[in-house]
Amino acid sequence: MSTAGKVIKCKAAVLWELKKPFSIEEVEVAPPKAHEVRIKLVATGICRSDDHGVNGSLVACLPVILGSCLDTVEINTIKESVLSSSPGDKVIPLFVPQCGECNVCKHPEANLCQKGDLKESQGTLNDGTCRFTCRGKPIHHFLGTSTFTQYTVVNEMSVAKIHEDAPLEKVCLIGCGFSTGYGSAVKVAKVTQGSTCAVFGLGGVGLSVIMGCKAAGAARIIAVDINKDKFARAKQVGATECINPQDYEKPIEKVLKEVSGGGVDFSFEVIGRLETMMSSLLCCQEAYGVSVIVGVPPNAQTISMNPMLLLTGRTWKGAIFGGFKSKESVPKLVSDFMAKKFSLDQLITHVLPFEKINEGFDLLRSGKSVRTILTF
Ligand code: CND
Ligand code: ZN
Repeated sequence: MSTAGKVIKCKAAVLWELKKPFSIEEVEVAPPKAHEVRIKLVATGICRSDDHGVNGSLVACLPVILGSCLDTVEINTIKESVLSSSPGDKVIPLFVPQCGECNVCKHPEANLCQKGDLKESQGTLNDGTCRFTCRGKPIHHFLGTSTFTQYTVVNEMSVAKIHEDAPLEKVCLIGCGFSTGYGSAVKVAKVTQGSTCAVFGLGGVGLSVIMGCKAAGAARIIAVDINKDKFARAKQVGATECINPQDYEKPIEKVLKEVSGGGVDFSFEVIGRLETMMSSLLCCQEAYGVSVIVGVPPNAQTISMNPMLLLTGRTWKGAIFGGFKSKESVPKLVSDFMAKKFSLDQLITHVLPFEKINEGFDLLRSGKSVRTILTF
């Protein structure tokens, strides 16, 4: 039976208050407006950025349905618009859209499309309204995606059609964690053959940075984490050595400078802490090192730094979504996955039914999981 033009009632994980558990509720999902699609979720991952959503540091529009990153879906209904996707297509929602028309989209290197909802989040779709209702109240969107729900509505520029045979419960990671990490190495830092890299933080994103460094031909990949349980997996994906800063008296940047003979070529902060951002900058070679910020700090915080650190020749940069232009890159990354150019298995530690979303967040916060996939 067609659902075109009709409201769909389904289950969603609603966050009514910051720092509280999600509540599984029946919500109403309005039909898509022009240039939007309504999609049926199959699998979605849980990312640290969603936890920033729970804490209110990434978005504070309540109530809200979170779910920014790691999602895969199937198109259910298309209304009133000519889209490149049709019912039955497999798609991945994009928390950074690609409108193709703004200055950023037209720039050959940049990817932070101006139509996105990341910088000053409104918690709505692009027309300023919401498609979700629960208990008579409008429910906000999150980064234009909102995937912790059986059905969601996204803008046409926030969704990419992918290979029809792609295994959704794996390639959902290409919607955020994998691409963010991998692209930070190959596209943002442009890691070179034979180089030495340091990666701070070995969650799903950090492990993906390691995979990118390895693919780019790095000779040494030094993995840094205070949780030694993360080391075995880091080695499996390509780390050549693992260091726990807590095993040393001296600051970690000094340790890294020593073991690398004066500083690493490329360093990555994939935790989201100001102290480790500074350590990551300091550990790279002063005349030619490149340091990339990938982690999102939990609040609007600032760093003060000595300009000499950059005057000597270091490069300090950062990127969202690994610098990939989302709509054109996600289908290619999925095809690369299908061609076995990389594996996602090491990133997935848990699979839970969607209703157990709170358990999934507990696993992330306790450091027990890398990525938990929620299935619908
Ligand atoms: P996750 O929490 O799984 O991993 C972080 C890792 O850092 C854990 O293994 C911790 O043990 C480790 N850690 C914590 N404190 C320290 C410390 N002081 N020193 C060394 N290691 C430490 O996070 P994730 O992999 O899901 O995400 C990592 C960051 O990336 C996080 O800030 C998230 O918000 C951000 C991110 C950015 C983007 C982007 O587009 N730039 C997209 N997704 C996520
Ligand atoms: Zn754009």
